[in-house]
Amino acid sequence: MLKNTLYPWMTGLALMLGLSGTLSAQYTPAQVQALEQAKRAKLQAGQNTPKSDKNIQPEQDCPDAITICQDVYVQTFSYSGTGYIPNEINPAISCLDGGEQNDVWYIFTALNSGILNFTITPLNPADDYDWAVFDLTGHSCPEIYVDPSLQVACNFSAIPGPTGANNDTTGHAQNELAIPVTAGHTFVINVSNFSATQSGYTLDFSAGTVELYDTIPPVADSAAYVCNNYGVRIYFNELISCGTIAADGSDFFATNSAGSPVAVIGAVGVECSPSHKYTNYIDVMIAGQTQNETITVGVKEGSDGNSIGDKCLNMMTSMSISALVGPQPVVNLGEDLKLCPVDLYYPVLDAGVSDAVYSWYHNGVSLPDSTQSYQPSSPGQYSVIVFRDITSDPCVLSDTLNVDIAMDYCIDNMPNAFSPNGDGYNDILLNGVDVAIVNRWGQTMFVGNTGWDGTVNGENASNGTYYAIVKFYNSGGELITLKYPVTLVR
Ligand SMILES: [Ca+2]
Ligand SMILES: [Ca+2]
Ligand SMILES: [Ca+2]
Ligand SMILES: [Ca+2]
Repeated sequence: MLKNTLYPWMTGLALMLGLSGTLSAQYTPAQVQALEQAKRAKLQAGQNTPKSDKNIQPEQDCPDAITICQDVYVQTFSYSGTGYIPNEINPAISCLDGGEQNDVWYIFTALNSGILNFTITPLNPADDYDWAVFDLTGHSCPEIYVDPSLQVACNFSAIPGPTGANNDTTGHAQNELAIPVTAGHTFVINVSNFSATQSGYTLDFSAGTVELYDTIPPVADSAAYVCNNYGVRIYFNELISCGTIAADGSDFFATNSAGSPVAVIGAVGVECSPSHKYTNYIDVMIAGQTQNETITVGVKEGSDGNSIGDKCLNMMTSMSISALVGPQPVVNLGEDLKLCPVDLYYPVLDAGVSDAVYSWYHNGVSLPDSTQSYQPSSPGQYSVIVFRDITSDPCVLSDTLNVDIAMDYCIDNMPNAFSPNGDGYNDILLNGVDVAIVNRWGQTMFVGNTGWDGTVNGENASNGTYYAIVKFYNSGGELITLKYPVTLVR
């Protein structure tokens, strides 16, 4: 009932008093008392908060507060509901006795010490807005709920129309004194619409002396060679808006010491993520260099239609910053190895990058070796992870190679005949291979890896067909027995 009857009454009152949206109304104590009673009743009945949380916006939660970048905000459509985080303000320790009410958050860090002076003016003069200011310096948003010392000013007056921290306090309980703030301190302002209407408001900071935001584009402070995003890491004097960084690197161009262009192949806002909109530094990725090279990076309009901008989207128009970039380290174990089980020989694997810490793995199991090269002794998957501490972001490089053993890889090369006649040519069969030689009746002629010389117990074996039996483990760890015929001809 209150919801239905209060607005016409308030609107009538506003008309009777000749209110405009910009003037503070003067109410008699009795009128103020009536307004306060109505507000308390409404609060108790829970009638002011829309039941539906349609049109929830991220800025309705303190962690995603709107960064103040202008003196006047004209909001033609009021916020509804309390955002994704509904209970950020504790009625028990804040003057906002309803907690969050159809609210939105603003944030700023004072650039100088000065006076914060603001007024919220509802576009409908009958609307009752409330607000609170919290000093978040050295604190996080969730602490607002538990730490009453963070609230520096607050107003929950039921008097409709303009309200703020604006010194217009004489006879106006809806206003507070303007707020002195210290340079470098970060504040959040909660703007709450108790009336739950959709008419909008203006939020005007222009009467204050504190600088809430800057109008100066970012400046590159320093640059360094980085390894993982191979190229140049650029540090800025203020936070960069992640949304202004084109992933293709087109916001930047680079030259070497001879002034020749160096291809920029990407850019990464290192601290950017779905939950982080700003970063202090950007990795500008460049084409691989083969020697030490001084790379100078400049800024331009990228494929995203802008250059690089700060939190208030002040865009850079120029930059020239250099770093000495080393040759690009590349770890490459080479092509997969396909080895023949006969005359089996494992090549040494070489990580290809020196002065690093190496971790070798066989089929995902760590190996004890920690040198640049590794001598495999069985088939399977070999990996190396190279940790190289040459830049402020030690690079982690890796490569993997498969070692496979199969007859397919050597069938054409298998010796299937030999002539042990002492002429020095083809006198030994399968030297260096673990092999057993049997005759047609299965009698063993030879076992070993030094090769068969065609004798048995010092006697020449006769010409004819024998069988070589070679056993080996394939890549799957399976023991394979291969038996194939060989011919002895003297
Ligand atoms: Ca919220
Ligand atoms: Ca109010
Ligand atoms: Ca700036
Ligand atoms: Ca851009």
